[in-house]
Amino acid sequence: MDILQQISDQIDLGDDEKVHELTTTAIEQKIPVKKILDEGLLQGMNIVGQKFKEHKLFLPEVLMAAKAMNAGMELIKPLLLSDSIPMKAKVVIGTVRGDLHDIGKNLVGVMLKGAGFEIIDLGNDVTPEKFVETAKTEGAEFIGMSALLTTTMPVMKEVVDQIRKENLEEKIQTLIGGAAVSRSYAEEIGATAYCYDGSNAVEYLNSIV
Ligand code: B12
Repeated sequence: MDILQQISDQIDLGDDEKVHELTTTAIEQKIPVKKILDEGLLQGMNIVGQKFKEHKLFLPEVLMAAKAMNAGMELIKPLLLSDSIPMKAKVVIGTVRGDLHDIGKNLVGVMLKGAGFEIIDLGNDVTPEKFVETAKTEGAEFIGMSALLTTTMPVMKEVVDQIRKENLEEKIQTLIGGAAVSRSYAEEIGATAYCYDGSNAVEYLNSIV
């Protein structure tokens, strides 16, 4: 069986050791890292997401799948990064308050870093105050927010409102992403932009920096 298919299957089964082993082999076989990511790791996570939605998988299994995904991510992270590029701009990134989903946010952070942006990663469950304060003290040009839950996406609006209240719109732009949000939601809350994935975020930031 195709090794990328095997990676995807082992994510679905939540076997972090197997995913580590197979990802190592895929890297040794010189399969392009973007292909390992898209057709192996992300493909597996998409299947898990679909099964979770259909109640064919439950939370403990999703947690195991997330752990397996991270086992693969840790191996490809250094390959997505390149430290020879000068830093283009600073981006404060995090998952909003009440939301613990951080796989997508981590991936976007890695891809932006690989494309030459300086990333300040605040982790998950980040309050609006923390986003804005950090961007101010670090002199960051962008705040990137992730939300995977419909219940946590309104926190993004709090950040946008806070920036407006402090008249920082000229200095700090807001970028939103995550399965719960969309371009129309970005427009609705007045965020600067919505990006559907890491590559799209890189493309967008490169186009304006
Ligand atoms: C893994 C997972 C979990 C794991 C998270 C582990 C972790 N460390 O992240 C665990 C088991 C902890 C979990 C818990 C819960 N989860 Co959950 N989870 C998922 C699942 C299956 C996959 C998410 C994922 O990692 N995808 C892979 C990554 C790579 O994709 P991504 O996050 O979408 O990110 C990409 C883009 O969105 C974008 N992006 C993401 N962030 C950002 C940020 C910026 C700035 C930009 C530009 C782009 C960007 O780029 C990324 C790369 O392509 C999704 C299903 C789904 N379809 O999303 C459900 C899902 C998000 N979970 C869901 C739910 C309901 C929950 C729980 C409430 C369940 C419960 N009853 O307790 C809890 C909430 C916990 C909390 N407070 O956060 C629902 C949300 C429904 C909703 N509409 O609100 C989903 C959609 C499942 C479903 N269909 O029902 N979950």
